[in-house]
Amino acid sequence: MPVHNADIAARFDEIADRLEIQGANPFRIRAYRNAARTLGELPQDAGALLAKGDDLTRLPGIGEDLAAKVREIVETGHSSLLDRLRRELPPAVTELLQIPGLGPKRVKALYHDLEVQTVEQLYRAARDGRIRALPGFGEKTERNILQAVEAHVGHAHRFKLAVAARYAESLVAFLKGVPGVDQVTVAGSFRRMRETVGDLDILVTAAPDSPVMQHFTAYDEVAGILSAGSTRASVVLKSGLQVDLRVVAHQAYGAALVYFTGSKAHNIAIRRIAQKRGLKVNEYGVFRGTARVAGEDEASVYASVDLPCIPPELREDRGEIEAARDGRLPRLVELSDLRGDLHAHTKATDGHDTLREMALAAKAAGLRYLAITEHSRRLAMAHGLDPLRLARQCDEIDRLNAELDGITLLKGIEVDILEDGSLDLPDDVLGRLDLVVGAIHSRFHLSRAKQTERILRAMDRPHFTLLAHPGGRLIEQRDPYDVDMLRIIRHAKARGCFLELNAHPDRLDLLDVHCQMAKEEGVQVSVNSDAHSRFEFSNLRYGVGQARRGWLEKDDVLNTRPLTALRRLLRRTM
Ligand code: DGT
Ligand code: CA
Ligand code: CA
Repeated sequence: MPVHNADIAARFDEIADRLEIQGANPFRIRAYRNAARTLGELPQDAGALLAKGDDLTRLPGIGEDLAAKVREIVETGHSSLLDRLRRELPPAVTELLQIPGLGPKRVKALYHDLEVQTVEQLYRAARDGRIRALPGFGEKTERNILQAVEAHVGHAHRFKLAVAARYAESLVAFLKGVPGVDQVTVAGSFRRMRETVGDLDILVTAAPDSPVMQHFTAYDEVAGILSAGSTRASVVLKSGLQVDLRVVAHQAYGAALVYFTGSKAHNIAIRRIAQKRGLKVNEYGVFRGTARVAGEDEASVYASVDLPCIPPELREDRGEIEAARDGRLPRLVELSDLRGDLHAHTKATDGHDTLREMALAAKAAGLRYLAITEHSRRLAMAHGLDPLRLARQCDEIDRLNAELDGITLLKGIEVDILEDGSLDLPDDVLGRLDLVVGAIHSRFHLSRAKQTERILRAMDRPHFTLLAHPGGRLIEQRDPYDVDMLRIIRHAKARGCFLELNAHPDRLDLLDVHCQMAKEEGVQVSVNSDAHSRFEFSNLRYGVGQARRGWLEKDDVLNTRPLTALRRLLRRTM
């Protein structure tokens, strides 16, 4: 492998960085920086010059010592000096120097006193308030570091909706307890039920003398205060989640709610309509000239531009404004519309609770039926069922159903779709079940053509009823597999199959845009918990949130059907 000048220059720069952190002689440091620049600007590779027998000391800023170091790197690919320096301080430390405001002296102190070696550790130290205690740092520096790190990382980490909800709920409860506080609403992407949120945007109305700001910034979970004024503040919680709080006037509450719920694209579209009518819409209200014409509640804001109130989940500027204008807004499905759940596991495979516990928990969650869909044998890691164990579970379900009241267990399986589109259990075994949920758990990286074909062939199997987590993504962990979703949806239509919207907070899969596609093609979607424990039926609300973002109405959702109607739909005629 030839060594390029840029590689040599990068090594010299790193040597300079490390010497600096160590507090070496400034002339020595500068020598390496200058040499790095000289090499970086050299039109010919140093290796080629050396091969020709050229003398590198003729180059500006390169003496005997540096020329020897260049030769070493060209010949061995290494610098023994750099190797030694790297042993003295961990490799990632130099990245810290790229954070604005952090020079070598501070990096050195952070490393020695707080064992900060990476940008992430720096972020945590700042967030936890450990940096302010270091000599020469202080609270203001710590805050600047936090902001600089956030800017450096660029896309600050996003939180899964369900995780953000935990922080949001306790914070809302806390704020509601503050004297003088009236309304508290979490707006932003959280209210739109996006699958992940960047930060929380909380709106509050309160009496003028309410100490809501002081209480907010003193909240137990606050790790750092980014800004704090009389009507707005931003903090970072210990979890790293940023929270923006606004105190707004009662008369502006609706306008603020529209504004801070967003999305930005939706807001811009609304403002454009208002402008055409000579109105101005902002977070303080709707104005004609200086006269306020609306803003107390959201409906008044939309009414001022002749629109019905648009549900937050639709506010993405994806056609909702046109639909509102034409009276075509969907009546979105609600959590209370769900009658059952078609995907759950028990202790028999990788779940945590018994059949009975799962049945009772589903009933307590307001459901009337629950399909037990264990993994099939191929998924050995999850103790997948073979035909014999499946038959035993079916007997047990029969016994329980005879005994239980108000909830019916359905017999199902989450059968593996093998690479060629065949299923992990024979047709005669599957034919005895109430439903067959098919899922991909292997070979995620097949080509688009092959992956799509695999799913289509699985749907061709006579007893296949429901495609589990159709995209296969894990939020912020694994990309969806490459498939032609429109073909899959159309094939499901042709075969009388259905698609799942898996409500697990790590999945939320079917995507919202594909829900919309399924609806347009006339394929019903089942919002399922994929519960592995009796506590996970509460995740259904995130699934319903996503279904709403996908414009689904009650009739578009398979498991809003009463059991008898559901059974008819599950019996395939094709
Ligand atoms: P996030 O936090 O990244 O998950 O997404 P959002 O939608 O919560 O965005 P965020 O927190 O930056 O701002 C909250 C809302 O405030 C956003 O949905 C719309 C509104 N907003 C923010 N910046 C602007 C802007 O420049 N123009 C308009 N019209 N609205 C904005
Ligand atoms: Ca936000
Ligand atoms: Ca925000």
